[in-house]
Amino acid sequence: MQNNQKGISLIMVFFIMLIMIAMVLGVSTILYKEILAISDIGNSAYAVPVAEGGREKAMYYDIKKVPLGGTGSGLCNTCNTCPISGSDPNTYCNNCTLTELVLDGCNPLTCSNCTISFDSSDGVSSNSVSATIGKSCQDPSVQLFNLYSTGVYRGVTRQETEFRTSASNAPPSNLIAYWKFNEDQINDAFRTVEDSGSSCTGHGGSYNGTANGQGGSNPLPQPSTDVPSALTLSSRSLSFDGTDDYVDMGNQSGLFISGSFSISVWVKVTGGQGTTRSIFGDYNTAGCLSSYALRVNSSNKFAFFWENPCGTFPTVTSTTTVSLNTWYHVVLVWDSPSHTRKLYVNAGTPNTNATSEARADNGGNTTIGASGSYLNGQRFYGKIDDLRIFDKALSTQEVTDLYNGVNLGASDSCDCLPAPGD
Ligand SMILES: [Ca+2]
Ligand SMILES: [Ca+2]
Ligand SMILES: [Ca+2]
Repeated sequence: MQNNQKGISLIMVFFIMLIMIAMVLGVSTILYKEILAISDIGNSAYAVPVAEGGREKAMYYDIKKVPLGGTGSGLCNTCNTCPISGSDPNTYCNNCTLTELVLDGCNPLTCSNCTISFDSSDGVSSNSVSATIGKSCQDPSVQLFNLYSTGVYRGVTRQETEFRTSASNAPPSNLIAYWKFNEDQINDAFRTVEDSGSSCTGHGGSYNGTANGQGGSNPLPQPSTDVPSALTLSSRSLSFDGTDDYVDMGNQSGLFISGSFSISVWVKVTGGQGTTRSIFGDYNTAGCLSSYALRVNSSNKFAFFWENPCGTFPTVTSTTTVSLNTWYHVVLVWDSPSHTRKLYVNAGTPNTNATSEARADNGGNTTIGASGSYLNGQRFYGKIDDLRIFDKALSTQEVTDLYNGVNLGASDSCDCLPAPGD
């Protein structure tokens, strides 16, 4: 064999050996990855029950109602009832915190608008749980329960989730319109008084109003930072000059509610004693069986009426005499089945009046600070805040809740929960 032929043979042997080494290395790499994958599968198989353990622990404390037999989720009391340490991670809650969502508070006894988190570890595996209980952004009357439990075993992470909703048995909010009067400016260029409805964003109601009344001491109804102390979410009220100020929603068929309804409003009268001053109404002097008006009458009492029959104005009048410069919470409830009107002032014993259902939307505009299309005078003199219309008869408890500043039927701007996946 010639030398150059030997050289070629050696090079071929060298390449063959390289290929063989590469194959061995490749197989080894594949094998190594397989071993890692099998290891991950094993770790994952451990991480799943670790996460599940956190979920089970949270659910265990959720059903431990506090007080015993209570209706709130026991989860909000976890930090009081779950030990902070132990040998079994499934039996204790380390770093337990209860955090309130913005604005509404977080009472462990009622357990809403809360986030609860805790964790535990045995050195090899650990889990951490975060659960939030709050109202739905889509429908504030619906409570959502969103729970995430993350389990970690040797660096492999798995998550268990638990989502619940009260939607199946939650009543509708029944809030038809809600004027918050939190506008920071009302002028010729910006005259909209917004209806928030029950939306989380604070916008999106169907019955925005337009501020009117360029004469008098106010160029138009003006925002005021004077608000009822119970309304911690209210930044402003709307001030009316008693001369020509009012807010006009137009003639809206959706604001004429047949059957039961309720009107809740805060008012502070600052003048016009001995004269009739309208708070809210949908009234038309033309024709009969006109709709309604809520006013402070010339005797300085709160009064509510609708015309029925023609030329007759059955009225429910408050015992309370209205003092100047004092905030009052006024609720009118029309309970259609019992033909009863109730007028609450500051959630006290209501004055009542019985009348028949017969009434009609007689083409009057719905207005704040005036009586519908009956606009010649009777303008409100003072401040109005937080006006809500419900298409049901509020219970005494709901009236009390509103008086205490509970945000009944509505939501705040940012303390609601998106549904999972949203
Ligand atoms: Ca004016
Ligand atoms: Ca307000
Ligand atoms: Ca009308």
